[in-house]
Order: sequence, then structure tokens, then C-alpha cells
Amino acid sequence: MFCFQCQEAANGVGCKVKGVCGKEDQVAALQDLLIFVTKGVAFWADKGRSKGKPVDVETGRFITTSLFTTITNANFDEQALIGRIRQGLKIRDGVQARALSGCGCGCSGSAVLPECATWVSDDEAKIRAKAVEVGVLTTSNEDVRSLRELVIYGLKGVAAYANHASDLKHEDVLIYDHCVTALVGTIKDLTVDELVALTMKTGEMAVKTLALLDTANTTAYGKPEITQVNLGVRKNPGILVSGHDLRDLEDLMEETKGTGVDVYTHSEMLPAHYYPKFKKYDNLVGNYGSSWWHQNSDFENFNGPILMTTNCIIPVKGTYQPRMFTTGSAGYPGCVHIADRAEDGRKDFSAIIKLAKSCAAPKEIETGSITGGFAHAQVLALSEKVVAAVKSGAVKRFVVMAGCDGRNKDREYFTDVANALPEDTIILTAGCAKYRYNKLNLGDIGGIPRVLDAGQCNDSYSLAVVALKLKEVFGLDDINKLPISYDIAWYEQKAVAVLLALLYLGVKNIRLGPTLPAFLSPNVAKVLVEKFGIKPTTTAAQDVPAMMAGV
Ligand code: FSO
Ligand code: SF4
Repeated sequence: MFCFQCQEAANGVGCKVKGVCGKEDQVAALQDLLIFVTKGVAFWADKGRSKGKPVDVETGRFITTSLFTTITNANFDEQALIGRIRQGLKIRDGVQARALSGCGCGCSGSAVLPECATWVSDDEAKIRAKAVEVGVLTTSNEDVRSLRELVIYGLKGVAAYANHASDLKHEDVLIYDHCVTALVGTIKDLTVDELVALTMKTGEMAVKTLALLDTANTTAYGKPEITQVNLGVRKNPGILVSGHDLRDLEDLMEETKGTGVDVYTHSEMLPAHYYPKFKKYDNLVGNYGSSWWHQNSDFENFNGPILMTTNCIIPVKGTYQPRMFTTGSAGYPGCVHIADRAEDGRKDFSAIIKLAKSCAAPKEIETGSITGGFAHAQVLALSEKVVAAVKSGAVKRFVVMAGCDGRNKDREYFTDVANALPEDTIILTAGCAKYRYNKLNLGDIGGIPRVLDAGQCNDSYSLAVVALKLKEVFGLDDINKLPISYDIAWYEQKAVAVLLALLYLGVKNIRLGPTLPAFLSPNVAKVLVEKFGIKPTTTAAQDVPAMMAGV
């Protein structure tokens, strides 16, 4: 295996024997083959498009779900991956037949076809044998490989967010169209400049997808509002829901009504509490535990069943494995997987609810509350107060510290920065990165909390909306003239999509940490540094004064 798609890539180079994430070599290889087959689907979808047959929704959904399935920490289940590969080959047949129907141009001649468009096998041994041949190292030029993978990883993030929006019945064929273009772009001999343009286009599509998901979430659940989220527990048995899929949480809340079973959020599900619709469920008790990588202790202490709706899963321990369920793109061998909902139906979570009733109540590990709900509508409602605070000098600077948390010890940097920032600064956050400082009690500035949590990682979009609004209010011609610094923590590919979105919006001089991506070759990293001013984080002692000086 060779995988370098996340921040924890072994030795800052890539995982070669087993993933630091726990991914075995066979799982890594099958994920590579799923991407390969998905590129084949995209190839034929592109052929059809060139003959006036637009990319259809079924194809778009297969592509986005497959990309999502290969995101770091989402799916460790070999049989689930083999099933998707087989499904992909069937879908590819259909897309190919559609592309070629009524076509007499001879484009199906094998001389012009890439292998991903033609390779086929239903035999598991042959699937496994092929899987080890199609990894990222098949692209030998390291700069081309780097740019191709930058596009693919950004696309994986876009796909995850598009998938959530689609669950809420918000789809945009332009996003599916771009997935096809980008995947096909990675099997063509594009020049470096063309690949850079494809990367920027992916950033544009990331903005579009984040906006779509924002609309989907706020249409379904209302606009997030300032909320105190309880950290304690009650005496009823509970179910813990982790991951990002709000629709799954909604289904579960409907099904647990009146059952005597409480529901708690974990990690990236915390922002559900900020939405008016979720406030209406009196058995949605609070948030339990911390960010994704604390699963072992959080899940052991919780006592009841756990539902993982997306990444990030860590290798599951036997102490809670019988209580752990997956759904959607998530999967883990030995954990029961809850099937997809029928169109307009709900997922059937009865097995989880039944198990919960036989479990002890969660062990209390914290008490008190944390405050969040500062998505764009809420911040803009406070805009007069915010603008006045900036004009009076009460607020000197905003620091966007959105992104991901992770196990790497160097991530203490983000806690150090939060502690070291002067008291006239405000941290704008989103994503699981917040757990590095959201319980520090950093106080407020004239009633405005010093940590404003917009929500999940996709709600980084809200932070961009706020920045664009401030630019307008202050009459500036460049977003980079605002008193805002960007100190972004990244871990997996959704963060890559968010980063590309920020670059597309023109944000410059982003600090990225705790390390720059292993998949950036020295030349590609140089382009990002020269073109966008991206720089690695250093130490809080060095970075905080620099940020305060606007550097
Ligand atoms: Fe975190 Fe995991 Fe949300 Fe990621 S829980 S790391 S960028 O999946 O998506 O912020
Ligand atoms: Fe390694 Fe990250 Fe790939 Fe897992 S996802 S194998 S930790 S680079």
C-alpha cells in the first residue's frame, strides 16, 4: 500500500505497511481500486456528455458516495468496498452503453481507452489482485502525482458535503459535472498549468457545495442560533451519535421520541444543538466527550450504543464494538451497518434503540456547558455590535482557527495559540479543531464570546460569508485587508476542500498545520507558497505576534 492523503501520513511521507489511521493494506488497495473504477465511470459519463447526454443524477450520486467512502477513517470494511467496486462496474456498463448508443464514431476502440474504462472482473481474487496495481504511485512524475491527488482529495471533500446535501434533497448537477471533469482530468496527460486550473476549479466547486449544504441544513433545520450545549448526562439510557450526518440524527430523534432513550452528540455532531429544529427534541440531551480521536475512552464511558454516521472512526476496541453501529459511507468490520433509507423514508434504527434500553446510563465525564451557534446568520445579526467593537479598537483581530483535530502531539500548538492570543482577539472556528480550545473559558469582549463556533467543518463556509460581509461593511477592495488571520488545522480531505474553497475566494497567507500535506511535492508546495502565501505553522510564540502584526 501507499497512502498519503491525510495529515497523519507516516513520517510525513506516506503509509506503506499499515495506515496510522488503522487502515490495513488490503483496505487501502480496495479503496484505490474503487477510485480507479469511479474514474472509469467518469470517463464514460464524460464521453456521453460530449455527445450531448448530460451526467445523470444516479451517476453523480455513485461518484460522490464512492469518493466519500474512501475518505480517511470512513470505511474499513473490505466487503463493503468490494460491493461498491462491483456496483461501480455495473454502473459503468450502463453509462458506457448510454454514451455509445446511437454513436457511430468508433470511440469504443480499445486503442483510445484508458484501462479504468475497460477493466472488469466479478471474481474476488481478481479484484484483490487488481487492487494492488492501481495506487497513486502509478503516476511516476511526482509533481503530476501531487497535483492529481490534490484534485482528488479536494474532490473527496466536495463529494462528502454534496452527499450530505443530497440526503436533504439538495443537489446541483454542476457539482456532479465537475466531479466527472476532475476525475477525467486525472487520467489525461494534462500539463501542470492545466492541473493547477483544475485544482482552482475544484475550489470553486467546493464553495458552491458548501453553500448548497448550508442551504440544505438551514432549510431543513432552521438557522443556527446562540446555544448553550449541556455537557452533563441524565439517568436514562442513551445513544451517542457521531460524524456529520444531520439527517441520520433527525431520523434517530424521530424514532426515539417517547421511548425513554436519550440521545447525545459526539465530536462533529455537536453543532446539531445549534439548529432550532433539533432544540425541539427534549431527549437530545447534550454533547458527550471530545473530538473523534478520543473515541476509545468516550465510547467506553458512554455505556450505550454508538452510531457513526461518517468518518472519523478509529480502530474499534472490543470493549465497545458490540455497541457500535455504522451507517451511510461509514463502515467497520464486525460493527452492524444500518442500511440506507428508502426514497422519502427513514433509516431503521430500531436495533440501536432496542440495545440502548438494555444498557446502563452514560457515565458522567463532564458537567457544565459550552456555547456555540455562530453561523453566518447569527453573526450577521450581531454585526452592528461586532463592527462597533472593531471600530472602537475593542476587537483588534479575528483569527480563523477552523479545521480538524487529530492525534499528533504538535496539535497542542492550537491550544497554545488560543491561550496566547491577546484578549482583544476573537477566534472564529468550525470543525472538530475547536475541541483544542472550546473548553478553555477565554471570556468575552463586551458580551461577544472570544471563541465563536460556527458549527461543523462545512460551516467554515459561514466564516467566509462573515469575512465577505465585513469586507463590504468596511468598504475594502480586498478580503486580505481585513483584520483576519487564518490559522487552519487540517487532517483529512474535507479540510482539503475547505482549503481550496478559501484559496478560490482569494484568501492569502493562510497558516496550515500542524504540518503541510505529504502529498504536496516540493515544487507544488512552492507554487502554493508563492501564489497564495500558504505557510506552515511554527510555534505559538512565533506565530501569534506575526498574526497580530498582520503577517
Ligand atoms: Fe473532523 Fe473527522 Fe469535520 Fe473531518 S471529525 S476531521 S475535516 O472528519 O470532517 O472536522
Ligand atoms: Fe496513512 Fe492517512 Fe492514508 Fe490512513 S488515510 S493510510 S493515516 S495517509
